[in-house]
Amino acid sequence: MIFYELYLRSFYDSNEDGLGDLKGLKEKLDYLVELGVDHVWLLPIMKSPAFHGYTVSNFYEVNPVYGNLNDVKEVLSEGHKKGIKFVLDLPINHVAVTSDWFQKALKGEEPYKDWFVWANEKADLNEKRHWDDSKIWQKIGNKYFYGIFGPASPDLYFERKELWQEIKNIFKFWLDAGFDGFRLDAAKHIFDFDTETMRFKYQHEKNVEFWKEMISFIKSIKNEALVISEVWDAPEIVRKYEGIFDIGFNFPIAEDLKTTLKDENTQRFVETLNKCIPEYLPTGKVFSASGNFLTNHDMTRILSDLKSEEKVKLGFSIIYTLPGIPFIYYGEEIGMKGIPIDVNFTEDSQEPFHWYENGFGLGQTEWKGYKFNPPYSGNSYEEQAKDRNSILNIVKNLIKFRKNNSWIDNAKIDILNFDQNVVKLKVYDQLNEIIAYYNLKSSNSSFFLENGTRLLSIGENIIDGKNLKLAPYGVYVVKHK
Ligand code: ACG
Repeated sequence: MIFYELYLRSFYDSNEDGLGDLKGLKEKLDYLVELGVDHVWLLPIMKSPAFHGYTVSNFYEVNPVYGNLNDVKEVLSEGHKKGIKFVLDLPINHVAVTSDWFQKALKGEEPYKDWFVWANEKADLNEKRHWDDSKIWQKIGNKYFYGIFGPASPDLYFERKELWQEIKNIFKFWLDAGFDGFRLDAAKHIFDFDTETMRFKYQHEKNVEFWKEMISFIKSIKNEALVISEVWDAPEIVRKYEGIFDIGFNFPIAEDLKTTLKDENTQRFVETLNKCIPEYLPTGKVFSASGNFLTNHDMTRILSDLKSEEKVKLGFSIIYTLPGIPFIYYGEEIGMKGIPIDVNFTEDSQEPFHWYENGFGLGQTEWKGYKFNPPYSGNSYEEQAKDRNSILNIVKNLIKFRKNNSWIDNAKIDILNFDQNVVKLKVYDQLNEIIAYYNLKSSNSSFFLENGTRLLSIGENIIDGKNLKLAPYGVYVVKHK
């Protein structure tokens, strides 16, 4: 299973309005086939006033800038024919201020007014959320509503059981349209508020109860549907959700791996693997498969972060040789750059997919001017496709390697050895075994090479008898069994 996180607005424009759309995606499915991915995580496409789509104004309507429900059905069915499955991002923790539900609530209409949390005298109107300085109470007219993600997104109040049924109807609606599963946004936030104290407070047990019921409903409609959770937190918190979701994003590995690559520190890499991977193995404690990734739409793009194409290739090589399910964020495969202002203003890491060398042409989306990916910067599909050693061609090789070795999804790992420069890792299951060598340093490095057939070589690596001379940031993988 190889996932591609796709942002429709930035992908491919079929009607020359500058915005990517569903018909555009249909036209470009072959790009995904060429890349080799078999699963798409589609960022929200429901009606929304926001560019990112995470504030939904109607859960049963396609954002008209993207097309209509028929276009959804067509692209999904065409994709299915080409071997691609689609998982829809469904942010159900909150709605848009412009949604009917919230507008009716503002007028005091039943039941909607009770679907939101309104501040009373117990609330501290200056309370901040725990990860940054944003306030959790949002003013509208002379009232305050609870909105953990800011003034554009009133949180739904899930103590109201009828909401649970409403959410099931939404899941059913999109499964019936042909989706193969969901990425469950902000999964730890469904119950993150204590009405007794009127304070922010995660209630993981209640979240677990909620998701169990939703997932058993989803699976009762489509047994093979995939559910992926976004719980952006430390492993001990993720563990509280064990056994519920098919895949859980491994945020710790994304964060630690990037630090490791920046520091070029093998000791830290070993610690990262020990800390972040076993937790998520099928035999580990988390139980959902580890969703392995380097970046997503909330984060600084990988090339802007690591500032070296070779390190980016090494980062992807690590992701594609580790157990779990690899995810790639659109544009990373062509070396696009982007640095969001912060998690509240992320458009700079969601720039138009760069199809053409000069930045413009048929299908090119132009909803946002390029700030980080100007014309002729080398990070367009056109330029990357021509260069044998481009990030694009390396990623394609890695995907091919991974598809030929899909057993790695459920494999185990052992760190065999490491020195100042190189880490040697065994990845294995009952039938298969590979040895991977990663050079974390900017200099060549020699290592004793185990017997076996070469499966992968990234960088100008040289074999001299039993000696493997790894190129700077080079990767070499042999099949051992
Ligand atoms: C999702 C989407 C995001 C979306 C929303 C809201 C949720 O991916 O695009 O925003 O629909 C928190 C939430 C996540 C949320 C991100 C943006 N992502 O939990 O669900 O914010 C800490 C916190 C996390 C927090 C993270 C953010 O614990 O909860 O994520 O910081 O930086 C260690 C710690 C770990 C810590 C990290 C980082 O790993 O263990 O706990 O995480 O360090 O410090 C969209 C838009 C927004 C808009 C909103 C309505 O992008 O602009 O406001 O919609």
